[in-house]
Amino acid sequence: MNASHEDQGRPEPRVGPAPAEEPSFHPYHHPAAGWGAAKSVTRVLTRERALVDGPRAIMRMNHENTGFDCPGCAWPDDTKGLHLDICENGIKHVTWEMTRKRVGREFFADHTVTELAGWSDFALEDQGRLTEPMVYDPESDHYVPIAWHDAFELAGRILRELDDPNQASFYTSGRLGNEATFLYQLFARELGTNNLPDCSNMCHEASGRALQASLGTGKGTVDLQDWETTDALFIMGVNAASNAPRMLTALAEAYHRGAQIVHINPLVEAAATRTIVPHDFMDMALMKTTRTSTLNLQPRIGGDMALLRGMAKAVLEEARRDPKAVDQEFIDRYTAGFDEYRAVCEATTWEEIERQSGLDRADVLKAARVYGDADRSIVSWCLGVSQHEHGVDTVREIVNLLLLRGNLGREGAGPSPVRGHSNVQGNRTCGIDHRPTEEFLDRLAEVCKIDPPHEHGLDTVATIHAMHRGDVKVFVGMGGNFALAAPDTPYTYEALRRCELTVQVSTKLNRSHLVHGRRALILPCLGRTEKDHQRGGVQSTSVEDSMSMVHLSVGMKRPASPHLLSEPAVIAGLARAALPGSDTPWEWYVEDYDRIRDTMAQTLDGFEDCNRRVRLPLGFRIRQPARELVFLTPSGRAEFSAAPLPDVVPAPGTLALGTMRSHDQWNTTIYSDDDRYRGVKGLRTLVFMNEDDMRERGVREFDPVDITSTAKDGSHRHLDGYLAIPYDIPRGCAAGYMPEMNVLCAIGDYSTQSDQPLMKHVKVTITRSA
Ligand SMILES: Nc1nc2c(c(=O)[nH]1)N[C@H]1C(S)=C(S)[C@@H](COP(=O)(O)OP(=O)(O)OC[C@H]3O[C@@H](n4cnc5c(=O)[nH]c(N)nc54)[C@H](O)[C@@H]3O)O[C@H]1N2
Ligand SMILES: Nc1nc2c(c(=O)[nH]1)N[C@H]1C(S)=C(S)[C@@H](COP(=O)(O)OP(=O)(O)OC[C@H]3O[C@@H](n4cnc5c(=O)[nH]c(N)nc54)[C@H](O)[C@@H]3O)O[C@H]1N2
Ligand SMILES: [Mo]
Repeated sequence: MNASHEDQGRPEPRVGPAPAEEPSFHPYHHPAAGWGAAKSVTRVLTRERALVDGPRAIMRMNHENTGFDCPGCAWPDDTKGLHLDICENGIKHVTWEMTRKRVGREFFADHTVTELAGWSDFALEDQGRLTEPMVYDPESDHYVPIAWHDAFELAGRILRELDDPNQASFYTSGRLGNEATFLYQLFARELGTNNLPDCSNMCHEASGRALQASLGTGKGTVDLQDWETTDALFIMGVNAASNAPRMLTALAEAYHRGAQIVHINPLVEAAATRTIVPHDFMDMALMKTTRTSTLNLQPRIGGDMALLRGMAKAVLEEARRDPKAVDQEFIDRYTAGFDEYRAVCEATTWEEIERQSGLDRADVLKAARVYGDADRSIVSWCLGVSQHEHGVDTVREIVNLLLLRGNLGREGAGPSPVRGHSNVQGNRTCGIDHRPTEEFLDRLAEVCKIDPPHEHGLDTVATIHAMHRGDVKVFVGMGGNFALAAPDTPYTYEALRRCELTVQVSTKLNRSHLVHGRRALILPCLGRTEKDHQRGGVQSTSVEDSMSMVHLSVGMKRPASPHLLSEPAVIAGLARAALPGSDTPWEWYVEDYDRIRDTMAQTLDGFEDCNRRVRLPLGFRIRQPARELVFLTPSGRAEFSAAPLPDVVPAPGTLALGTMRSHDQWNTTIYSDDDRYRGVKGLRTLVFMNEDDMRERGVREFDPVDITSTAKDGSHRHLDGYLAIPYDIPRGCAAGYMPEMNVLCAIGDYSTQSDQPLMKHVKVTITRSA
């Protein structure tokens, strides 16, 4: 299989393990979670040789203050406290970190970087945990050991010698705890740059910007209790059974209560069918399934905004007959821009709504009826909504719809984005933002006695461009796997290779260590499950979940190697070396993270008294003004938006391709080549297509096809020899897996609204391979 950019047909190593000789596809008809999940967990525990530690650790996960936060996803913990609320993928994720396998200096002595570059991504991570700092030696093409002090000194010297601090860029992947996050942004800003790209730039940037514009807060307003009391749940663009599996419990509970559950997704994912609640032992024993859906709608890729507009139009039409269909009192009292919005809804024709959404008017009306009949509604969404050109407009349309019936600021109602990484929301709260507000910078300057830069910094896409041009010379990756997660793989590789220095702070070997700058450091750190000993004793870190709850996470496992440092210690080491004269007490902070939290309490909104509050049994919830109907918008009201519907219908002969995760992967970490809930075994290099689209192209099941994307600038990118799988997906749509398909995502194709790469709407043609 070949991946290439224009004529640059360089073969790429595989991402997954080894595709089966005979891959298989049988549509999945079993409930989500339940025994299939239990079996899969056992397999992973065995492979990682964690059969003893694994189960013990899992019992400590997500428990009130005594355990560590599951690094699997950002779904909140049960508000009722102790509860074995764990999931298959969380367990896979934890055991992946706790593996007994190690990558030591002998490993690096045995393999050149060129050799490793030919390994699959699965094989790289499968070697186990990194154990000591390493530096790239160009003479021998090996990574060789380096003392921590020398590693810091090397990075510090290169940072000190830059002509301009904006020649460095500091990436964060959303797993970093709040305390390390705070130190990291302080380091970058004291150095003099706001170049703080993060995974959020590829993830929920659109949601943050939309909610900020509409409600004056970048976050959702609901919590789990709201999920437990709502009448109607609208679940949009998320594969919850794989990516937020603990949501299944909430869906099953909602169903039992008689709530309506509407899934909006081009694919009918496993969470839109039924589940066996994994922590309900009676259900498990009796194989008792619960439905998790009352209505499934399959819009075309990108068709959500048209569907939402149609629902709003129907509600407004109903209001002419029955004024109570809208909450006029709420609208008058709390919102601005209603008349323009009503006008734009009226002006949008049903024909346009049907064409753009790909749904019949009757189906749109079904969803509208559910919404109109519910006293309280929650709309929840993830990447299927955000990773689009018009992601911001679509999230704003979600808010528009909610405002119509006053679904905000009361129990059981509101917007509820499902965040990705376990602390991606906390990262933003604690200062990872390439566009910081003036108020934040002023507070930081006052409390930390630094002079932060005010000009906005670079996000992910802009950082890649700047590295390519040579404007950014130092790239620091605080976790994550930038090389593989970012769009336009060959372009991103070239950008990283042009750097003077790349530094990767990681737990496992990955592609970003092999696609490196002229000089390169691998700095291995503690994982979240591990005990973090500092001078002041065992340390804890705090994290924030999707619903703004902040709580402590305490690791309890012996570290994978005695040479690992915690993330705050690595940041402090880098900072001291780069800023030798700094008045910031870096070393003092690392001795006791309470000191970092004290500074955070003075600097960050909502963190007042956080050292005490974070130790309360369930932690604390960050104040959400919009929840209290306080809107920090220019008008002081919730703002309706009135954007025109975008044209998302693929041109004749082309398809809209969405890139997504399989069940057995965590972003760039691949556990196997299977995608259980979609019925696929032993194959990742596939493309799901509508049967009619296949027939039209003379393509049958498992036929190899060539995929060509066309970028906004007209350039083409290719993936050849992918196998076609007939799937229940609307015509004109196709889907396949990231990160393999990132090759097809052009670097210039990002949303003008959010700057997010367009990972769910790649324009492609698909033909049978010659
Ligand atoms: N196990 C596991 N858990 C994870 C992750 C993981 O990789 N593995 N990743 C974490 C991260 S960082 C994130 S951001 C989340 C991601 O969670 P998801 O958003 O579920 O991620 P994807 O796999 O990209 O799936 C996108 C979903 O959107 C649907 N979709 C695609 N296009 C459209 C569209 O136009 N409209 C609608 N309505 N739906 C569409 C797809 O069919 C699919 O169900 O999960 C987090 N949790
Ligand atoms: N085409 C396409 N591309 C996408 C997406 C898509 O849907 N389609 N989704 C995007 C999204 S939503 C996201 S969030 C990004 C994800 O992008 P990233 O966050 O950059 O990628 P991950 O795969 O989550 O990072 C995995 C690596 O993190 C390191 N790691 C794990 N635990 C720790 C830890 O505790 N500390 C440290 N320091 N390192 C650790 C390990 O070395 C591991 O190899 O990808 C984006 N890319
Ligand atoms: Mo994400």
